[in-house]
Amino acid sequence: MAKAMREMKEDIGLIDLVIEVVDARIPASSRNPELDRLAAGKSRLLIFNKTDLSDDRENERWLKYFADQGIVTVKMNSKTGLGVKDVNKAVDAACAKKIERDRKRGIKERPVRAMVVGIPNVGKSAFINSFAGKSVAKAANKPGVTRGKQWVRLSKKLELMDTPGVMWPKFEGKDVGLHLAMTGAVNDMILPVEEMALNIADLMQEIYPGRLDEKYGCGELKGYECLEAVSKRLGCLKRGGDPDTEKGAAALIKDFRTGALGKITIERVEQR
Ligand SMILES: Nc1nc2c(ncn2[C@@H]2O[C@H](COP(=O)(O)OP(=O)(O)O)[C@@H](O)[C@H]2O)c(=O)[nH]1
Ligand SMILES: [Mg+2]
Repeated sequence: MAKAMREMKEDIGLIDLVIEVVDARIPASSRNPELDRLAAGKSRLLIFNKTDLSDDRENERWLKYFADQGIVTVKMNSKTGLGVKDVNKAVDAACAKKIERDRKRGIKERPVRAMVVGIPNVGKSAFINSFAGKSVAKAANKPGVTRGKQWVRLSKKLELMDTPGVMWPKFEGKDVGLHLAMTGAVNDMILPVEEMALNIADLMQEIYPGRLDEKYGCGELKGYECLEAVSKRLGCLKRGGDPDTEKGAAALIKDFRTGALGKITIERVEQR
């Protein structure tokens, strides 16, 4: 990761426009504030990705929060490409500004060079695929799959570095690691499966009361009792009939991550 960071520092020197991808479910933990320093003086665009999984109401609140800071933010679902028109508009606007600035300073017109950056698993590769409209990057559900470096010419005005810049998340603050693990951004093994599920169950009961009950009939139970009820409801039982909470935990985690428990935003504007 130190190597990835060093490479990105080098690459960013060549770049006019930095397109930062974040996970809309965890807009705080999926950003690395280090980027502000690395990308100082560059045009910036924030892609609010995985909005198919995040809470619409919270999306709007975050977008306002970023807009208030002068950060242009666009909602995106990189799996389906929904949002790519808005991305194009925002990129065109950023390019026009840059070209105008160059023209005023008497610099000969050249394409704007853009690079996509973000922490592992936020959907950088999937985003590049949607945005560039062809498979220039390989999407995979594993951190760090992408290698190599090339420019993709997207228009007369825009060139995109085909490989994204990888930033490591900043593990500061009490819940950053937990939230990254909950969404699957970092390795599952950070926490044992059952412990992870307990964290998810308690969080859901707190921030989306009623959702777990709707899906699993577990009422307002929390902690291990909740996990037992979920496991029973899902038919995850051991020989002898006791709930198999490890199986139940895996199922709960999967439902949480895939949207089966509804759209979820873990991190809220008011906690900023
Ligand atoms: N639901 C959903 N999944 C996404 C979205 N964007 C990416 N993914 C998934 O997230 C995982 C990581 O994506 P990838 O592009 O490889 O992330 P990268 O490590 O940042 O390049 C893959 O399983 C993608 O299919 C999105 O907008 N919505
Ligand atoms: Mg990738």
